[in-house]
Order: sequence, then structure tokens, then C-alpha cells
Amino acid sequence: MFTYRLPWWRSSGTWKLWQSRHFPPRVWERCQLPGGKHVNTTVGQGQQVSAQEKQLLEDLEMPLARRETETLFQEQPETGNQYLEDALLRSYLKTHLPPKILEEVNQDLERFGNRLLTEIRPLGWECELNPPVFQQYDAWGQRVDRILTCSAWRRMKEIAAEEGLIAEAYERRYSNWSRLHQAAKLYLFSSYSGGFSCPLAMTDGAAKVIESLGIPGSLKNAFGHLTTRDPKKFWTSGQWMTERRGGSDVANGTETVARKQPDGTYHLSGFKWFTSAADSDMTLTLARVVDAEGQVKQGSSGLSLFFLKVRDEEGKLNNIQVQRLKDKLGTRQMATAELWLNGAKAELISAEGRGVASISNMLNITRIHNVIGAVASMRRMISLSREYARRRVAFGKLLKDHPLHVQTIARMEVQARGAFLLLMEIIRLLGLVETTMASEEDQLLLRLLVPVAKLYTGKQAAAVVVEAMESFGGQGYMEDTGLPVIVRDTLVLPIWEGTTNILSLDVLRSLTKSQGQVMDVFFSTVQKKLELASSMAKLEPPVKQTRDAVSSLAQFIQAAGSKGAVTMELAARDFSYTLARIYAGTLLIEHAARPGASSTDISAAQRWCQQELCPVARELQNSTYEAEEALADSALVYEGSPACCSRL
Ligand code: UCC
Repeated sequence: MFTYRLPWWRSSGTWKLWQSRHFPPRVWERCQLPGGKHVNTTVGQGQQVSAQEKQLLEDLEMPLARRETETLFQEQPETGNQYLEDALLRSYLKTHLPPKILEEVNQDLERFGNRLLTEIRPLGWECELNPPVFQQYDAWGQRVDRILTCSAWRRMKEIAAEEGLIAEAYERRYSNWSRLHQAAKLYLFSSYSGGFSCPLAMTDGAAKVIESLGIPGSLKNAFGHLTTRDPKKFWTSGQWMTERRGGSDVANGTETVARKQPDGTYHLSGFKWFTSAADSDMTLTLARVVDAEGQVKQGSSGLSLFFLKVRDEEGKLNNIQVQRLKDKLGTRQMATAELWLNGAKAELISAEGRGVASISNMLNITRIHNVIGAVASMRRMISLSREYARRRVAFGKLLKDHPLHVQTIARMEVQARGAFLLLMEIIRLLGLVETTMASEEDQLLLRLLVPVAKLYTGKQAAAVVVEAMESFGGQGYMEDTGLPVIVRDTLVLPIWEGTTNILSLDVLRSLTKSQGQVMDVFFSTVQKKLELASSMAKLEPPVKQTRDAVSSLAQFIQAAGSKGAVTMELAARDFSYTLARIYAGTLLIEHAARPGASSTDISAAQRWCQQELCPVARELQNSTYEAEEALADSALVYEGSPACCSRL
């Protein structure tokens, strides 16, 4: 990816293809590094800045004609084994894992970190350079609907199996800590995966659904394929939920119907508008069962969940036609397709009408993967940014010696740390739930924190990667640095698996469904964790700030309770942000209070808690959630628009 050494990617055929696509020959010639001396505006580690500066000034004094033939040369930031360089991940594992498990996991992650550098990273870049191609007809006019993926993409699939990226979670060899081991690997894999994290998310989600159904006999084979370590047997799964009328509003937007066949299977007919990783082997999808009168039930209670294989043993599509591949801003390595189901053979796997509730097991897993992707993107961009700051000279010194520049990176680092601990907390709880070691409180907390973390980290990641891109100046905007790829691929995270507002409403759903119990657990968990940290003098300010925020939140809940549903809906986003900030702050404090914590851990907790932890209380005071304010919002948005004019 970003740190590829030129000899490798320049020599490959794919590089030439990409180069010809992106640069007309004349432009490319101008970009080539000449063999001669370069104007070097960066310095390597350990080099004398003053000598570099002197050289730079001498170069700049060159006659214009000579300078014109020179090329700007900058030393590219290099990162090493990502696991060894991730102090927070390592300290988290050390704090939480039992020693024997820690030893094995540590060894595995170090080895995996090396494999990422040497083998997986180049493959990821190849996936970017060779996006999937759709072949609708063969040379003889036969409709074939083939999605052609590159060899690197197919190799990623094998590696995912070899590394047990899904298997690890279901083998449970480390009991409740298996999920943590898996998550750490996925987190390291994410930024180098060339988009393969996406099919893995859905594969994990499908395995989770099947497991939660008790692995019925008819799905045993599929479950085995999804969770195998054998690359030859490994399957990935899709999650076909989105139709033309509803990406968010699945309950009302799903038009696909399912007709029961004499053999008990169903034939699905409908149109799936976004199907990510459409080259997958199987999928889970929603449809409405047609009754004996030929009618279907509308709404959520008309939806049922189906399993289907995308192709048969001969590789023929299961009565599915690919209409086209999507032309996306990012995640271009991965084929997202529009699919027509023309009687695709499927198996009903939920109770009739329980489709949404059943697929939510998948959604909650893919949402966790979304969080993994968000934290990984932040970590990757910050690592590159901080390395660049150690090499790039501006205004006579390295960027790392400019306090304002370092402050900017430090602010990103605090965000990434809060997000990381939120992720780890969810994974810890998931591990407990899956090994029946979780209390009822743990289960409620997990239900609440998944949407909170998904919506919050998606937004954080989008902001952080753009900020980090800026830290490279113009270089950050250059395609061939690889940085724009990370930015593009990150920008989907607030959208994938439910937008910020949909997730905010899901947070409210978890409150309603539990009759407020999720909030009781939230408050008691935060109080408990803060209590343990309150004896440390350096943590007094963040503990106090968090406690103050908790009491403002409690006041908000009391005040909002006496108002109508409109108030809660208008407050949903700020409310969710408040939960994320308070809980992440609490986790940072907890991490900083452990024996052996570093001054950096303490500083991260202090800084996180200096931000506004309870925005929902302020907005309540501003009357933001009153019905009149909603009307004022509407007027602000539509003033001057045709919709507004037509009302006048
Ligand atoms: O975007 C996609 C691309 C896939 C790419 C994957 C990569 C991801 C990571 C990569 C990492 C690098 S696939 C499509 C994504 N689509 C969505 O996420 C859908 C967004 N919309 C929603 O989430 C809505 O809130 C719906 C569809 C869930 C709303 O449906 P309903 O039917 O209107 O909602 P109801 O009636 O409130 O809920 C029906 C039942 C209830 O249970 P019962 O009936 O027992 O009361 C709910 O409690 O479902 C239950 N339920 C849940 N349970 C709903 N949501 C959940 C939940 N999250 N957890 C548990």
C-alpha cells in the first residue's frame, strides 16, 4: 500500500496497467525519478537536519534550468510490524489476557504482523489496482454474468482461511478470549486487506446467525465452510438486504417474494440493489413469503430470512442475473452488484415473519467489523502521519519539531485511543456472551454499545483520515501515495451497516426494548469503573469531568422522559454521541488506572475528558429538541427551494 518500495510495484504488470490508466505517457514521464541528484526535502532518521537544510538551500540556488530537470523527492514514511508498533493494542492484551493465552496470542500476532508486511500488503495493493470486472456475455453471445476478480483477491480468501480470521472466533480455543484474538487479527489485517475485510465481516455475521439458530442439519455444511481453516473449502457470505425502495427502511422497502416449492424450498424473485462482495459463495437475504392466496404481508412482520448458495456445483448461477457492478467512491477492490433473483432456490431459516430479528444477529456482527475497520483506518493513517513527521522538513526543522503539527496528530491519537478501547470493550463482552459467561448486564451493555460504537467510530474515522491526509500536505492528495485509497475506503464506514441516524434510532430501540434497563447498566458500569480509578490523583480531573457528564445525562433522561417521542428522536444523535464519549472516557480512565500504566495513558484520558462529554444536555438547554425547533430546522433547510416555494 502506501509504503511499497518502488522496485516491487514498478516492475509488476499491474503497476504498468495502473500507470497507463492514471497517467497519460507524457505526464508519467514527467513523474519519473531521474537517475541524478534529487531535491530532497525530507531527512531520514538520525540524519542531521542542519546538513539537509544546507543541501536544500544549495539546491534551491541552482540555476532555474537545472532545477526544472530535477524532481521533487521525498522519503516515504515506512512503518514496520504493525503489531509491534501498536503500544495500545499490546498493553490492552497484556492487561486482559491470562498469561498462557497472552504468550500464544502475542506470538501469533507478531508472526502475522510480519506476514502482513511481506505478503499481504502487496496483495492488498494489487487488489486496488485490479478491481473486479463484470463480464456479461462470453465471446459467443452466451449470457454468463461473470464477476472476474484478480488473483490477489482470491489469494486473500485463502489467507483469511489459513489465518483462521473467521475460524478463530468459532473454535473458541481460548474460550471467551477467542473473540479478542480474532478481533486483534482483523484489526491488523483491515488496512492491508485490499477490501477483503468486507466479505469477512459478512461471513462472520452469517456464521453467527447459523450458530445462533443452533446449527440446524441443513446448514451444517455451510457453517463448516464458513468457519474452516482449509483454504480449499472456505466460503464467504453476502448479506443481501438492500433493495431499491429501502436501504435503511428494510421493513417497508423489501419487495422480494418467496414462493414455496413442493420440496419445501423456496424460489426468490426480486431485485437486490446493493450486494457487497457479490462474488461470495452464499448469502443470507430477506424476502416475503407468498401465501396460498398469492398474497404477501407488508412491513417488518412480513419478512423472513433465507439462506441460498449463489452458484451450483458446476458454477452456474442460482437463477440470478447480475445487472451491473456499482461504480463506488471507494472499496473499489470489492465487487458490489445489482442482482435480479429470478426464482433463486433458497431455504427458509427463520420463523416466518422473524426475518429482521434473525438477521440482526448478523447486523450486530458486521457493525462490530465496521468498528474494527474504523479503528484500523485511524491507526494506519496516524502511524503514517507520525512517521512522515519524523522525516519531512519544513521551515528549517522536522515536522515532529513543530508543536502545532504534533498537537494535531496528538488530537487524532486521543480519538483513536478512545475508539480502540470502545472496540475492545465490545469484543470482551461478545466473548463472554458467546461462551455463556455473560451476566444479563453484560448482554444489555453489549446490545447498547454496538450501535453506539458503530455510529461514533464511523464518524471519528472519517474525520481523522481526512485530517491525517492533510498532514502530508499535497502528497496526501496524490493517488500514487496510496493515501487517498485509505480515505475513500474509510468514508463508507458511516454509511455501511446503517447510517449514523439509523444507528442512533437503534440506540433508542435498545432502550425501549429493554424498558430502560440498558441505561441502568450503562450508569452502574461507568460508576464502578470510575470508582476503581478515583484514588489516583492524576486521574481526578477526568474522573470528575466524567461524573459531571453522567449526572447531566441522568438529568437529561429525566427531563426528556416527560416530553414526547419527538424530543427523543431529535435528541437521538446527540444522545448517542454522549454515550460514546462518556463510555470511551471511562475506558481510557480505567486503562490509565491499571498498574503499570504510562504517562501517555493518563494524558489520553485527561485529554479525552476535556472535550464536551454530554452534548445532549447542552442541546436540551438550547431547546434544540422542541417541536418548534424541528419546524425551524425545516425552514432553514428548505428556504428558497422549490419545495418551500410550492408551499407558499
Ligand atoms: O450496507 C451493507 C453492506 C455490507 C458490507 C459489510 C461490511 C461491513 C464492515 C466492513 C468492515 C471493514 S448491508 C445492509 C446494511 N443495512 C442495514 O444496516 C439496515 C439499516 N436499517 C436498520 O438497521 C433498521 O433499523 C432495521 C432494518 C433493523 C429496522 O427494521 P424494523 O423491522 O423496522 O425494526 P423493528 O420492527 O424495530 O425490529 C424488528 C425486530 C425487533 O425484535 P422483536 O420483534 O423481538 O421486538 C427488534 O428488537 O428486530 C429487532 N432488532 C434488533 N435486535 C432490530 N434491530 C436490532 C439489533 N440491532 N439488534 C437486536
